[in-house]
Amino acid sequence: IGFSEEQERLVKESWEIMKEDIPHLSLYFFTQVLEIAPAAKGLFSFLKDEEEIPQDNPKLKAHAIKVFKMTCEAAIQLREKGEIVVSGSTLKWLGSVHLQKGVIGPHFEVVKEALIRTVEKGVGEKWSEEMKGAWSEAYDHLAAAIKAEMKQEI
Ligand code: HEM
Ligand code: ISQ
Repeated sequence: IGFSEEQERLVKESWEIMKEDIPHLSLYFFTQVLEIAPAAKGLFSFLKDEEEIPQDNPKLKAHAIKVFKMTCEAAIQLREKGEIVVSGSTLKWLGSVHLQKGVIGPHFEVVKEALIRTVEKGVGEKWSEEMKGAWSEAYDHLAAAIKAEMKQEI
């Protein structure tokens, strides 16, 4: 069973809603990551020397947007092709960035949970179990592709 059109629609629909509130939701995303795993703070160059999460940091915003956009792209590809086909060079780059920053397997579960919580917050009353399932599946495929790249580099 692959990724359905309905699942792709749910991911796209929620991202369209969330886009309207990027400053707020990107902060929320990081807050959730650090709430689940406080030690992850040291991994991010723009957080490690901060007492609190900076409220208006362009890098922080841009990073959060990238994660959401890439998960969205992953959903589209899963539906169209049944697999993740981020270009080889992008995956290699993502693999080496994360390896170099000291990201390890269990971190991916942390970011997944934070991402799901952020979508839930972002879409409000449109939230559903189906929407959760669609984002989870898209994220899992993307995370697996990045982790596979990280393993190859060791
Ligand atoms: C950097 C995406 C999972 C921590 C990045 C960048 C992207 C990205 C695109 C590069 C940003 C840039 O330099 O322009 C993703 C995606 C993920 C994922 C799509 C999952 C599907 C994780 C996980 C962690 C993590 C699980 C661990 C907490 C980091 C860190 C950086 C980074 C520390 C470097 C930030 C800095 O500039 O200091 N990620 N990431 N990422 N990611 Fe991820
Ligand atoms: C992982 N990689 C890059 C940026 C991120 C932002 C928030 C949470 C996780 C992330």
